[in-house]
Amino acid sequence: DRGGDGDAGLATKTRTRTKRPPMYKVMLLNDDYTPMEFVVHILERFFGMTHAQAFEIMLTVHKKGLAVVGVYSFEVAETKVGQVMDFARRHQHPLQCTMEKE
Ligand code: NFA
Repeated sequence: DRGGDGDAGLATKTRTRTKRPPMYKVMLLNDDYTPMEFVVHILERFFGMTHAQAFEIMLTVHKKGLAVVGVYSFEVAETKVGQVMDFARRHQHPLQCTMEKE
């Protein structure tokens, strides 16, 4: 019984929890050294953007300092951050990718 009436048998309602899982923003940070074309390539490769979309978001990061490049479940966000950080490190670029709870 989840009545909240102290089991006196009265029909009362308790709110059923229907909370959606938290979502995470994945962000790319600007720096002075990573080539623009490399950032565009990352956005196409790991975030499924077209070249035009990728170029636009890259310019936003370049001008504003950072941009949200996608919103995902914790597991997917963590995977994307790992893929970007690995790829940037392997190419010796200082590009940073982080995630933050929405
Ligand atoms: N600011 C970098 C440059 O001028 C380009 C860049 C864009 C780097 C977005 C990181 C993120 N080469």
